Amino acid sequence: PHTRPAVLVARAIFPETVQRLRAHFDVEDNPDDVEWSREELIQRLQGKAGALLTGTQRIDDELLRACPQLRIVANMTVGFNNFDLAALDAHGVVGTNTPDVLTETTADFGFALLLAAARRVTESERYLRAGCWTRWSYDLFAGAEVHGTTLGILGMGRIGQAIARRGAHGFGMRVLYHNRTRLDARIEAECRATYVSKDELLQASDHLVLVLPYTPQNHHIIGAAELAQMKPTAVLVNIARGGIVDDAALADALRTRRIAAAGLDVFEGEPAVHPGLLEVPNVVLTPHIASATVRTRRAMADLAADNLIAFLTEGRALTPVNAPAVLRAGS
Ligand code: 8YV
Repeated sequence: PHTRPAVLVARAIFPETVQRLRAHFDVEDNPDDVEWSREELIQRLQGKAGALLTGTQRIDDELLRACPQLRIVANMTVGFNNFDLAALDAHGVVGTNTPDVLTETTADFGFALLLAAARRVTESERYLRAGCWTRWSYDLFAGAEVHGTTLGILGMGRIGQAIARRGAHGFGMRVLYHNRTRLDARIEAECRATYVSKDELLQASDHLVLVLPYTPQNHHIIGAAELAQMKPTAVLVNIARGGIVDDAALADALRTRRIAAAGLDVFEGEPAVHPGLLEVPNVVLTPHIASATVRTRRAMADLAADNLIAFLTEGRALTPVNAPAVLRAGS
């Protein structure tokens, strides 16, 4: 008898997305958004699901050995540091992400954090709400200039380029970037961005935005030594991943005013936040929402679902992040 492929949706998602998947597959979802432990996830996958929709669960050799039916893992994220790519390749399992659909939205939020941190938006709102505002003063919440200053971008992929365009075209900023590889001249010209060394980027930026993938090489790429190279007036923005920044060192740099301010959407060990960051006033903290507009989150969910549908019905994922030489056989 013909059986429909089984799909496990490990996190709560739009009901419409689950409906779409149910039209093709036997779907087990997680409507209450219970945080499944790794053991529980493995148990739910075992002997059943050929496909998983997730975004955070670590997919590695141990899990793939324990779940030999699993053929595709669709992340509802553009970052895929939860994948051990070598393990996926070795087991013939396809991983997919959600590129492009969140680029502009995430770049918008990078600027929201940059502006909020530089212009002390949340700090001044806390002051107002606390009833402290009694009179105008010439230096009340005087912050750092944004337009016409130097914008540094570390990690010049899709989102980095979208931030560069905003800085150059919208805010008249001089844009510097550092990346593993230099972009071709056409893209540099379009973004009006100049390639510099990492040291030069740290030293010259008035505002430094981090948008690079989290890899072992990028762990704590911004630590005490890097913060020490930055201007004391500089603003740091992290919309990439926790772990790229040494949060303890950053809390220290903010407390001692080694740098002026920071805007952070991601944290080491999130949803926990380093207590030192919660104590300092000159940081804007948001709960990993850079891609969170209704339209973009729908587009991300749709693309993750479309990847599963395309792969399980036609054998080809839409936005794979790997290309195993031999794919795992379907059951
Ligand atoms: C997600 C993200 O919202 O796409 C990514 O890489 O970080 C965000 O867009 C987040 O990862 C959800 O887990």
